Amino acid sequence: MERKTGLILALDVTDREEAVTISEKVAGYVDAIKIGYPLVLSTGTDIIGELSKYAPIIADFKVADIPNTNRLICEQVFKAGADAVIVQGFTGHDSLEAAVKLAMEQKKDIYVVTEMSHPGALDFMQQVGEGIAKMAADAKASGVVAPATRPERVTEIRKIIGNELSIISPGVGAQGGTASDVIKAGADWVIVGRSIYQSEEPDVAAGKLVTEIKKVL
Ligand code: OMP
Repeated sequence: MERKTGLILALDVTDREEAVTISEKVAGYVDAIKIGYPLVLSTGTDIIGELSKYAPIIADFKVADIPNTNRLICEQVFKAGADAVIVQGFTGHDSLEAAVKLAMEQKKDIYVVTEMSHPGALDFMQQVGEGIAKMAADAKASGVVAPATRPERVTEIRKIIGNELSIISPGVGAQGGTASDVIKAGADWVIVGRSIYQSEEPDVAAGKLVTEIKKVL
């Protein structure tokens, strides 16, 4: 993924028309649109191809299965037109490697969740986040998903993965994180959902975030 704005829209709406309208409006401000279960379950997988007219699509299915099933899922998602898939890392190296191998063959990207952005991630995930980051680097994934709600953890994860992998970071706005703080901490992109798609003027909200990101890039 090429970084022009540093912003990824998380489009968690469930109405097809709304999804298309917002994508049209914000296309000039985002480097990718992330869609997942809410939109795909309500509209069908062909929404992936439809929205890919506006920006590269990151399919957030947080894939977490055995290697063969991970491969089968990613195959379908890439076939539907996605440029990248988000997978969970806690399933271990072989599950991740199956997804990365397929993505490499198809010149697509895999992003691996290290530790999540919500408070409950402290129950179990944080303890294994650094190990997952190391595994993502060893597997040559394209990048990791790390929490904008904890910029200090993004800095730690950056130290582990080096500069070969990208960090895409959700948790800005509705979850309390700040775009400039997490970019300064080492993220390459921020992922923003509600603060954009629930705004009266999604394009204005996205534009403001891009201005904030560009100041610290
Ligand atoms: P907002 O909180 O509305 O900005 O949306 C954040 C988006 O990022 C949602 O689509 C979440 O599912 C996703 N996300 C997180 O919020 N936290 C994580 O740790 C990981 C993800 C993700 O994998 O994208």
